[in-house]
Amino acid sequence: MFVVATAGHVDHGKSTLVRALTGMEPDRWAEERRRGMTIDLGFAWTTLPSGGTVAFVDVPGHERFVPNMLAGVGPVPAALIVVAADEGWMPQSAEHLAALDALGVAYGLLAVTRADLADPGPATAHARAEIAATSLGAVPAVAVSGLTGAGLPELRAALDRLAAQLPTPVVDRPVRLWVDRSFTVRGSGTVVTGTLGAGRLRVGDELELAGADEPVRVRGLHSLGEARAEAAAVARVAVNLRGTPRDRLGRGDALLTPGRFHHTDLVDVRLAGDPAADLPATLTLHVGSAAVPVRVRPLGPDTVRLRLARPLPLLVGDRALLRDPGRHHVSGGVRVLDVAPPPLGRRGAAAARAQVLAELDGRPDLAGELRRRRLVRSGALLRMGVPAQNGPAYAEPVAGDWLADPAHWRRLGEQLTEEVARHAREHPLEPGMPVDALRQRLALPDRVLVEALVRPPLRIHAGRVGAAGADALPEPVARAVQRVRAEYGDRPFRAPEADRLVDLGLGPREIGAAVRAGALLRLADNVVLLPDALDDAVRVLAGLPQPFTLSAARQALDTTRRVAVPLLELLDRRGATRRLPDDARIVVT
Ligand SMILES: Nc1nc2c(ncn2[C@@H]2O[C@H](COP(=O)(O)OP(=O)(O)O)[C@@H](O)[C@H]2O)c(=O)[nH]1
Ligand SMILES: [Mg+2]
Repeated sequence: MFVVATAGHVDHGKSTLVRALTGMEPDRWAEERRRGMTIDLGFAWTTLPSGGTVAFVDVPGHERFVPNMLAGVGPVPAALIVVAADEGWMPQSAEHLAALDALGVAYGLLAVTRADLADPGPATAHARAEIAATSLGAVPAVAVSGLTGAGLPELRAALDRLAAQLPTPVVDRPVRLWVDRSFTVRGSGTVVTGTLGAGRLRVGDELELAGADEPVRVRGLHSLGEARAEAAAVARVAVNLRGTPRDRLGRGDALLTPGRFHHTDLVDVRLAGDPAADLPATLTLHVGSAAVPVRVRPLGPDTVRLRLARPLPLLVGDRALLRDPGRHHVSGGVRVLDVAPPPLGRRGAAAARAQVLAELDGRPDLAGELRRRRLVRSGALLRMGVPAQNGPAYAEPVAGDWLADPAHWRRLGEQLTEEVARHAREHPLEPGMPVDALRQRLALPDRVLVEALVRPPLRIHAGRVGAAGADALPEPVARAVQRVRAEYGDRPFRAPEADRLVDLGLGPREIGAAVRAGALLRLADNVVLLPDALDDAVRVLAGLPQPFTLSAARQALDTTRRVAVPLLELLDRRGATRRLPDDARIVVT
């Protein structure tokens, strides 16, 4: 299937032509038929000589309904421009063409209608010249009469040729279905329709709806009036949603593949059309089927920042259109450069931003995004429209799903080393710098990034980053621990007496440092052993007849009650021994 939107001035015969081609009535409303004028979008379809199907989105031509027209053409990549032979080029011919040009529509056909009323030659020549100057370029033209049917076979053949030129739709892409209608079907609930430009929809799919907390589920799918289990782009689709009230969504909303779009109310864009300096401060942004008021802040000669009145699921590279509804003036197309731009707080930030934007063209640029953002989650980039695997460009996460600019990551590594060294100088008794303090110093958003930056000889131990092993201890403490080892190595369960600790220079702070570094084991105040004592004790105790008493343990370990009592309690807490009701113990195996 391919989808074509009509375009052209009111009363030039668009709806008549669609009716003549399809046998279907595009003017759906009684009011439209009574007034003989299209107000809202109409939908009709037919089979072409090749056997392919063309679906039409018929748009209103009246100047009052240009927003409806834009909602129809926004998601559609091809246009059937209609000009009446007897009236020629008119204001909305021009406004519609400007809109197609702004949106970058590249495929189209010209139908010069009412050819039974006047020579189509002059209108054809004028229209072709106007169209040739736009994104559509030179288009084929067919003279037709909706009344007599003259020219319709030629027009059908031309539509077939147009269909053959269209790019192959991308079906393995996330879905962003811009809703152009929503209504209720008795017994089924809410139904929305739209033009599926890319991706694939299936019954049972879960989709995201902006502003809704819960995903919505596809209960049924129709395309061209028939129920389907699946619809692939390009297609006109009607989606029946389970459990979604009708008032929850309407034209301008989008149904999305979950987790693949970034909803944003702030975008930096490049203008094609009026210069930034000439734009009014408020305009309407049209994208997909949405129309949202925006405040415009010029940045560079052709770049502006737009503040949207409500967030939209926009991607880098999206095309949209700015229009001044008061003046009936299409200011021009915009290309989205950044959907998550930095705030412009500081003086000079706007000028600096303009320079950055001057380098961007709306094509996803992985390396550039990393350079500018320095650190970003790959999921967040993907939702902006920049995949971590972008053609040959590929970024390996530095930790979790965090991506980093390589130069920035190197600098962070150096900074971490410096911070740890400074901390060691300022806090000689601490066995390293707490991970969270480092995270704050380096202004990192996630602990895993600190952890990933730690390289030998630094290591993480007990939530701190420091030099590995006893190097983490200040010189005097390390020496004191050495002496404890030399003196007590062969009597591992004898703890130095309090005055001996003082002689060794091991006060409470020094002991604390040694314990945190894993160089000493503290059983109680002023009762310390070498750290391997625990395992050794379990081995000795396991050799005793079970259960054993405190006194038996004390003798087997060749120690005093001062050590044996807290040692056994520690072993109890660790689950290595268990204390029985009669105060005897067993080794837990
Ligand atoms: N004689 C003649 N009248 C036409 C032709 N096409 C449309 N009309 C008439 O022009 C008027 C407007 O047509 P319509 O299709 O509603 O125009 P739209 O506003 O562009 O959709 C209607 O009265 C049609 O009957 C045509 O090819 N020949
Ligand atoms: Mg019409």
